[in-house]
Amino acid sequence: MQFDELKELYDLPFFDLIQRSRKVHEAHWPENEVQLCTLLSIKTGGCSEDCSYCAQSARYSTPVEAERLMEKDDILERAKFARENGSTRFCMGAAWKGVKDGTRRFDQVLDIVESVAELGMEVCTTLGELGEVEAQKLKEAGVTAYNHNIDTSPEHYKNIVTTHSFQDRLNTLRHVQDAGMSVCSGGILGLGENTDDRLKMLEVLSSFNPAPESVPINSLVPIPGTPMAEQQGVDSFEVVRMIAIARIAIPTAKVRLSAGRCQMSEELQTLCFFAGANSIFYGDKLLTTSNPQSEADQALLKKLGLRPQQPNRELEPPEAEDTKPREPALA
Ligand code: SAM
Ligand code: DTB
Ligand code: SF4
Repeated sequence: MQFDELKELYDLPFFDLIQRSRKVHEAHWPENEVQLCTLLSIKTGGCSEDCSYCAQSARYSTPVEAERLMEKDDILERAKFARENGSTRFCMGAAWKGVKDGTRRFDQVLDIVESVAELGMEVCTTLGELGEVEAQKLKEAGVTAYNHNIDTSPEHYKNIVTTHSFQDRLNTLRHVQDAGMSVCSGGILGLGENTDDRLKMLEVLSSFNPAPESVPINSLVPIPGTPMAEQQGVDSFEVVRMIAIARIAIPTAKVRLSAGRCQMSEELQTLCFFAGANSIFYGDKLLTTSNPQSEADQALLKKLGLRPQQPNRELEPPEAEDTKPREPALA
């Protein structure tokens, strides 16, 4: 959708907007289901990049200590636990600028992915930048989806990260799609952006061809020691509006209510589910920060009559549309 159309949606009275998004949601996702995804940081901290929100950048003095890549057996144990707990997607994150074919590190990751893929969950990784070859090898090893967020508008991106560009992010996403993996890409609310930046981010995400399979909407978790430590929290109704607009703009995507749920009431999360969110990170830890307890999430879903979504290991990535350009529209 174009920026002007998104702006028109944003300007609607709140109830009109969420009624519209609810209709789109019911048409595409009639099952009252929420996907449960578990995250594991397999390589924490010490990252060379300067993303100003991140606990894992080596540039800032944060509460996170750098660690080595986890052992495969420990990762498998965590993946099995996630599956037993009802997760259908296991997402492994690494605090790297990216991965390079031919390195020991990349071989280790491929070996880990092959073993995790045998457990029957959707396998997602988020390892930073990828070239064509790396993307192809991850796909062959069994990765079903690759997370790489655009995080904010093209214009605001340089204010939050200087060690790589918005275009670098798009290039990686192109390699992911060309290799036949699903794209998981979204952003963060609360990085000092304005409403236009948020809508421009959704404009870029909705212009991907094929559409992203999932769109995480994170609310900033302020990390002491980072340049974003003192950012004001995002207004609750703005979060709901962004979820609703994401749902309308990318009807086939799972819209994931991601980081920041610990700061949200059950009622606010419920409004987000009503407006179009149908996926959450599940388990008491995100990468380095906390997430609601699984028992609390189970209880909330039960109260709302929402069921965990069934696994879909055969997940084929969404197909490209012939009538739409392959490259995202950049202003
Ligand atoms: N290094 C990889 C990358 O940058 O894509 C993967 C890990 S990175 C931590 C994954 C995503 O987590 C970021 O793109 C950002 O959207 C989100 N994230 C990181 N720190 C966050 C924070 N403090 N609050 C909210 N979201 C955050
Ligand atoms: C995404 O959009 N959010 C997740 C996942 N993709 C990798 C990460 C959230 C991280 C929150 C901060 C932390 O725990 O360090
Ligand atoms: Fe954090 Fe990823 Fe940026 Fe590294 S590249 S600082 S892990 S968000």
